Amino acid sequence: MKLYLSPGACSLSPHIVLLEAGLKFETEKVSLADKKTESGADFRKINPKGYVPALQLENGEVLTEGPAIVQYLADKAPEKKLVPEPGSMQRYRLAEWLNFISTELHKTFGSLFNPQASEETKQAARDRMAARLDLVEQQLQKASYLMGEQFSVADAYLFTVLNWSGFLKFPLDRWPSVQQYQQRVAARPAVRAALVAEGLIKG
Ligand SMILES: N[C@@H](CCC(=O)N[C@@H](CS)C(=O)NCC(=O)O)C(=O)O
Repeated sequence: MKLYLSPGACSLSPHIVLLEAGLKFETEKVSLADKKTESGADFRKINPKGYVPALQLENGEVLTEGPAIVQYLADKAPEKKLVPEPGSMQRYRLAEWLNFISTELHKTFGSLFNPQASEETKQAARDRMAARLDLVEQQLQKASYLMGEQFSVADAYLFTVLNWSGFLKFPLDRWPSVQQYQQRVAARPAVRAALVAEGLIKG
């Protein structure tokens, strides 16, 4: 399998999951500005959507959309319990979190990277993010991870989005349980390995 990624982008989430799951994989960087891969290929030919993450499977098929990719990977290593069993109520709870992270956190926070966005638009995004983080804080006051005491793919995704807070100058001090969670997840060996591999921290 090959994961197409851009260091620090939302592709960090499946990168973490690949390492947590102990699967064999390779990675290739994509320049999001010119849609070229590290080896010079036209990324749009690999993923016509033009964005990361994209996962190329052994049979050549390409799977896109972070929440789909992380569930696919976790289902390949069921013994790691990175997702609840298919068909269980907990699996739908996981889908609930993945969708919340994708639509309420990732896209809201991601809009702050847009250099064309006005200050008014950015402030509205910050306010929305703060309201959504209040909900995450409530959950993390009750448990170590989003799904309870078991780390799941939703945590890989949430951690990835929270990791943008430094760059976006959006301090998390108002959410102490979220801050502690960020440190807890960052200390996991697979998460550290992904951060080192993407050049985000020193090895
Ligand atoms: N719906 C996609 C969104 C992925 C996405 O937002 N990727 C960003 C990086 S975090 C990207 O590649 N942006 C470049 C672009 O859209 O051209 C998913 O959930 O996987």
